[in-house]
Amino acid sequence: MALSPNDIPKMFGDVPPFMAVEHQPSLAGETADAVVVGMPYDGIATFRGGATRRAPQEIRKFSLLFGSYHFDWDMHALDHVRVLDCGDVDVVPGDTPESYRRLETRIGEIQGAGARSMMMGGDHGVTYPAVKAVAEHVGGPLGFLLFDTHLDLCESFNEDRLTRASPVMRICELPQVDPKHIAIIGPKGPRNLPEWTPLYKELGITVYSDRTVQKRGIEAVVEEALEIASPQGRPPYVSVDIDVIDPAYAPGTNSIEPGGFTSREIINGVRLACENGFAGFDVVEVSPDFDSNSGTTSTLAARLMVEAVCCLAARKAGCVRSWDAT
Ligand SMILES: [Mn+2]
Repeated sequence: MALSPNDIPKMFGDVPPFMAVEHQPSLAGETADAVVVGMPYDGIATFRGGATRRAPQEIRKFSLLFGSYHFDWDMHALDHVRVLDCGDVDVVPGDTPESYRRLETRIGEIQGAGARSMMMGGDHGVTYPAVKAVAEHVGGPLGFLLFDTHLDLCESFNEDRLTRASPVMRICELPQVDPKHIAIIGPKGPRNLPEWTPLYKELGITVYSDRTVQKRGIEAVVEEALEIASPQGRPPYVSVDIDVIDPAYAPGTNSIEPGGFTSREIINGVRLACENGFAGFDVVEVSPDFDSNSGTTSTLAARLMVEAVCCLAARKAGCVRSWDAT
């Protein structure tokens, strides 16, 4: 008997779990250190399109390259932390507010399990509802540490206030997030809007340009940014827009921008950004349709997720920065 379309596995819901950890769609009664969630949603693409909605399934696929033992850390990461994959948010294509509402509900469930959310976008718009849900759970001041080529400070785009060009502006409006505890690492180039430069200064956001990273090195910059984004010593929400990395290393994204970080720099950057833990973590803007045939960008995104897991594990295992000794 043929399956009806309602019975076949969902393209954006039923996929191999990240790193083959336990797939646990229902988080009721569960406790975990981190829960991976896919947010296969993209709204308007302001340049060349490209389906970031396919990113979660591709990142999961390439995450299967990676095992629990990590040479750099000399640690079996999954021996120290319980990580679940709750699958993808059941998004409503074309309905941004409803899709974001569903994501917020999911992040709330993850927080209810005592876990940190580790989200695979989706375009960068999805970071706003994720940070909002985390901030509401945390209650107190929350910092935000972002790796991005762009400042993403649009008030709106075509009257839409929830686009991929606006997440930082929306996050600045959250009552729990003081822009003075927002640090953005990596902005560069001629695709940032002129009004964003005076605006970030007026808001009190700290920006470390790509040039600053070149001069000072990624490690010194992230260490300083982490202090800014850690009010009262609380770990920040950490977001990685994959377009901060040079397209030579990460071609699979919409707004490619020549120049930028190497894979090694962003790996070290994420390790340092997450070394005190994190309130939430995401990797966004991966667009598998523009990736190389080898899955370079999706693999790097998966690797950054693994590094964030290792940061949580290393704190429990007592080997923070063991990667610096190998
Ligand atoms: Mn960007």
